[in-house]
Amino acid sequence: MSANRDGSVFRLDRRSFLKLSTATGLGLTFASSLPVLMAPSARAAATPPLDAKVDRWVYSTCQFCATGCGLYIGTRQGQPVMVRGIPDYPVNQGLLCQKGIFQAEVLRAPERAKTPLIRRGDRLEPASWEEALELITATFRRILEQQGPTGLAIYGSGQLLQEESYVIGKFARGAIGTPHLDGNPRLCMASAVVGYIRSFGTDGPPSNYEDLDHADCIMVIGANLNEAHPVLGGRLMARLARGGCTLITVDPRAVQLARLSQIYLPIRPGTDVALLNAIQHVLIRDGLLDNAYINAHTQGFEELRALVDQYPPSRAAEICGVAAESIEEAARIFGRAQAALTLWTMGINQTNQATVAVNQICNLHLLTGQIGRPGTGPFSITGQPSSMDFRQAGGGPALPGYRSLGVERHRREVAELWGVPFERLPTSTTPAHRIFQGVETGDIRALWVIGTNPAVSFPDQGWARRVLQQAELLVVQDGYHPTETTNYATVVLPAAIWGEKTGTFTNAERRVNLLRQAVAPPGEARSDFDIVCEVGRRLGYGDLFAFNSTEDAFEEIKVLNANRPPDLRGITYDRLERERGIQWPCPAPDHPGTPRLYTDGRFNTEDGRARLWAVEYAPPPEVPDAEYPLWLNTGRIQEHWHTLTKTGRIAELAAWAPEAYVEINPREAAPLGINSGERVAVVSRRGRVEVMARVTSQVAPGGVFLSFHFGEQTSNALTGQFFDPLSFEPIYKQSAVRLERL
Ligand SMILES: Nc1nc2c(c(=O)[nH]1)N[C@H]1C(S)=C(S)[C@@H](COP(=O)(O)OP(=O)(O)OC[C@H]3O[C@@H](n4cnc5c(=O)[nH]c(N)nc54)[C@H](O)[C@@H]3O)O[C@H]1N2
Ligand SMILES: Nc1nc2c(c(=O)[nH]1)N[C@H]1C(S)=C(S)[C@@H](COP(=O)(O)OP(=O)(O)OC[C@H]3O[C@@H](n4cnc5c(=O)[nH]c(N)nc54)[C@H](O)[C@@H]3O)O[C@H]1N2
Ligand code: SF4
Ligand SMILES: [Mo]
Repeated sequence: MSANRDGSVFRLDRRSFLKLSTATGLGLTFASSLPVLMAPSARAAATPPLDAKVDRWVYSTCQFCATGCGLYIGTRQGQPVMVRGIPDYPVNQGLLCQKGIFQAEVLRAPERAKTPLIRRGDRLEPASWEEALELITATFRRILEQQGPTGLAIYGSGQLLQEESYVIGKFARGAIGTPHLDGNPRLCMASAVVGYIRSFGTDGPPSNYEDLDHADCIMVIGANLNEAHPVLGGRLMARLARGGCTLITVDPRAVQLARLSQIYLPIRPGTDVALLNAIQHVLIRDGLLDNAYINAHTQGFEELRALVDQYPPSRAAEICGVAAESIEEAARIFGRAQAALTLWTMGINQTNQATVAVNQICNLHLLTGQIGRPGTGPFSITGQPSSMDFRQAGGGPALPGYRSLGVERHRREVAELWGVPFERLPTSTTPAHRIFQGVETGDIRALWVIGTNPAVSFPDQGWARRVLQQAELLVVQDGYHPTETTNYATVVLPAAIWGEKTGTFTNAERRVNLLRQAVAPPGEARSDFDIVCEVGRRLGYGDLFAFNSTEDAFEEIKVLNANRPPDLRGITYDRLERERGIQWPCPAPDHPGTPRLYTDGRFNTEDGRARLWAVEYAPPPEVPDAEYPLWLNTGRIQEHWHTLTKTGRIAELAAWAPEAYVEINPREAAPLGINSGERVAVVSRRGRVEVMARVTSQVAPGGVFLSFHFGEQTSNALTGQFFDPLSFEPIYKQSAVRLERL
């Protein structure tokens, strides 16, 4: 059952499929192969009963991945005690994965930040909110007077409420007018965003989870769904168990889904564009096209045809290291499908040709007319619970409603709606690593970090940490202290987190849902919403932040987003709870929400046509050589969330996955005499980490896999400053390392 590196097609006959399904506890139920826990009473009652343990259940949404499971937070005497999945929530039907089920524990961890801190010498000392906010606003004012808005930068997050992303964008652009606003979705979804814009005219995933049930061909490319989106992975496995659906998996690492695939393509790292070109070659050569769709709804076919003509499967087989017949077969299955769906995540977005690979995925669906119908579409699965909100509400590179700073009409519309001078809005936006470079050179003097931990998650950790120490003012706003990043702060602001504030999250399928406050924040912690509005008011922009609640801000987002793709006008907080989330666009109170985009074949471009892009394959900037002979692949394990500030505090998860390990193929481990359980050093041109070895054929020969979760053993000590040239997303998935036995 191991991956076939010689490239032969890996097939499961029905019997071994059923055996595997049963062995993994799948059966015919909607459940993941890894422990997905369900509330004992979940299917019985809509709201779980009150008992001695719980005296109140509060409607909310999971704080972890963008699957966006609906849940209730159970409290007793105002304290969080447990969570339960919402049985009639369409996304998860009562199910939660193990991060989901234990998440109440993150709220009462002793390391919660409870009071503002100000640096005095090399110590961070408790301070009052008044002192902390006065220090911040006085420094901001001084920099604004001396240098103007370009001296200030904000680095935000896809884990804040939609309303918080909105006020951060309004503060940065509408109040102070700085171009330097970005957030961690740059490390994550930027390539999908830019890819969608290039192919379809605007951002926005067209499909939804129900499409998994309707598709008869599903391609998963660069996504480890069972570990990163377990409830969604479970839904996919349930679909496969029902039969009549072919799974194609493309991943250099034999992730669990690979083993359930009819076709598994263990391609060489970073060769997706060559593979996708060859698949298109076969589709065109064999006439597996929807010519009517191509003629009516796309442009660029002739250029594409000329280019992919140069990529017969034999050429891609050489580049990708898989058999030409497997590529042929994958293309034919895709081309003959009634309904084909493609899912992708970071295995595409974090590569050197990420954006153009997204365009190639979109091409596949345009060429075959596999979009806008049930079971179809190029479906980017978002990572963080509210990176969609960051995108649609203007918390990052885009203005609210998927407007662009580079388009004068868009700036005018937003300036008018905000009632601010048009000239104040910056005309461009600075990607995260350029913000860090600006701090390094001193051009950016104050950096405000909100809801992200770049001292672990940024590439080239040594460099990122040096930069953090160089800011004249580093404000870090986090739910916990210490974190690797708060340690460098000039001022730490204690933030309320999930469960302690009310607002909305939008999941990967455009479903907006409500999170109600269940408990009070600890100590003096305040919500990001309150803090940002307060700083805005203190700097003299009271008119822009005259909100009494996040719901007021949500009403304002509805005005900004009206008649734009993420139209939210029909949505209210009450409707969200009553109807169990609503998918945008939802333009009117009686509108049920929109399960799929582009159903009429009209795209958001000027002429309404989607664009087919022709792209040559190009190798990653750093490839293995004699000194660093192995590919480093990085990513996630199921038990942990990012930099461990939350899941590291959940006793059960910390016990299941207590420390970092590097996965090594037996062929690489043997000559070095490395056995599972021993400590090894992984070394790159940037740094070195010492971790436990886990010898496994899950990774292919020639490469290793190391998560980025564990702060001092993070793979980001090894990754470099390499970026996709269109999205400026880091190339986390390909760099070169060597192993040393200790
Ligand atoms: N447990 C857990 N779940 C999470 C998170 C977490 O921290 N922990 N984080 C959330 C977030 S923010 C995100 S963005 C998602 C990420 O979700 P995923 O993208 O699914 O997770 P990753 O582990 O980063 O990488 C996915 C896969 O990409 C593959 N890959 C590497 N290189 C290539 C390549 O060249 N080509 C192809 N085709 N594939 C390649 C890797 O082998 C890996 O299996 O997960 C979300 N869910
Ligand atoms: N090598 C490698 N590196 C990667 C990746 C990879 O695959 N490989 N993936 C990248 C991706 S896709 C992502 S998304 C990033 C994630 O990287 P980070 O954003 O750095 O990861 P988190 O640990 O989620 O950091 C969130 C921080 O916000 C805090 N926080 C949580 N909730 C709140 C809140 O409501 N308010 C405030 N103010 N703070 C809060 C948490 O305590 C935590 O410190 O990592 C990227 N880095
Ligand atoms: S699948 Fe994602 S959203 Fe659902 S419970 Fe698990 S972490 Fe939360
Ligand atoms: Mo992410």
